[in-house]
Amino acid sequence: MSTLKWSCPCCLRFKFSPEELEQRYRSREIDKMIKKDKQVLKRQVKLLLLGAGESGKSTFLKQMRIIHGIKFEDELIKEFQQVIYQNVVKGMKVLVDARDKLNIPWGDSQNSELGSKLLEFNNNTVLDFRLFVSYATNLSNGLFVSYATNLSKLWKDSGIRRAYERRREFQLSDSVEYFLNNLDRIARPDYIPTNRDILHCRKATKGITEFVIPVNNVPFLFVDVGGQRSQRQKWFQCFGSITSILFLVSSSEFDQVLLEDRKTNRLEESKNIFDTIINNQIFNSVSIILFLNKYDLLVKKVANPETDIRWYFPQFAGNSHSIHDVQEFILAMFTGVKREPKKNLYHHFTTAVDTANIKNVGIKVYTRSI
Ligand SMILES: Nc1nc2c(ncn2[C@@H]2O[C@H](COP(=O)(O)OP(=O)(O)OP(=O)(O)O)[C@@H](O)[C@H]2O)c(=O)[nH]1
Ligand SMILES: [Mg+2]
Repeated sequence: MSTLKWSCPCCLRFKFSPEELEQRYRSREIDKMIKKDKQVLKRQVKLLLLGAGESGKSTFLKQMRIIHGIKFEDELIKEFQQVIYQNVVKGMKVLVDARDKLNIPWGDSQNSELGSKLLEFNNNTVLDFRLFVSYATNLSNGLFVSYATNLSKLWKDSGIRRAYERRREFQLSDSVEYFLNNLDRIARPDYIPTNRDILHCRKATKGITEFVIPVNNVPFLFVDVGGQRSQRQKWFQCFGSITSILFLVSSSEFDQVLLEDRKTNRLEESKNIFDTIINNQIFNSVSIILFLNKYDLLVKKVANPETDIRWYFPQFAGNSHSIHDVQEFILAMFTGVKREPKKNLYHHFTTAVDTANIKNVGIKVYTRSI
């Protein structure tokens, strides 16, 4: 191809037929395209999101979309809407069931029938707006009640609130409270999920999701994986040509056990996964950034007099209601597993549902990854 560069176009016209010229022109264009693609591939930054289930990986990726103005497609918003209805109905079912198992009396005994009706809901049913707001169940007093009204009444019951306060004893998604507090808006006929609702919407990731976000003309490829135990064997498929690993930990889960086995402490599980990643030789040249996420929930939990980190981590020596002391302890727990002293490890306490917070952190991630 290089000869073409130096040939005068008029001479070429005598040397080659129009077809040959056309072919040469095309192949030169293809060469150019390949070169450009190679440059892009070379410049592409691959960020792998790792961490246990519910640590906030997918939420972080949603934030990246929001911050970079990549709108959620209408179809996707509709899907989120159904998941939100499911989140809130399933969440209340868990609370009703827990109230019963923990022997907490109903605040209003009339709510007992509403609770039983809700437990009849089949978790596999796809909940659309019609079903969530308009579908009415027949009560024994002859009245009809929709899911939305039922949930609203139950959420006001002191027995359900007491069960909610004891949520560390069972498995309840962190976003249930947010949606129950926003029930009036969610149950409106013209309801469309806002970005904030989408950030709180919970659906466990199965498999691997890739999403490219251009930042200052550099393509950042975010790879999101499922963090639950059954999903982790798929992580190895994503380990090639990584620039950075963003490792997310739910820092507020020091008093909770895993959904998968209902006995392992969630923070211990996270630490063990982090150990296998940070000390893995194949990541020697990969920068690792630790996100101690759910900082908003950690602050609330540390302030709560009904729980104490020392009950779960007796080695904790500070003031258990000082956010500063608890942060130091959790951070030391993770940095302490790193065996190679020279290996850089960056960390941030984050709140993945807070756009302003992640915007700030995102800039630091980009600069460390280019
Ligand atoms: N309050 C609060 N909620 C958060 C935060 N980060 C994530 N969440 C919520 O926690 C839940 C779990 O977050 P996901 O992003 O689905 O977690 P994940 O790591 O992708 O989980 P898997 O896909 O199962 O591995 C969602 O309901 C989020 O809205 C946070 O910083 N604060
Ligand atoms: Mg996920």
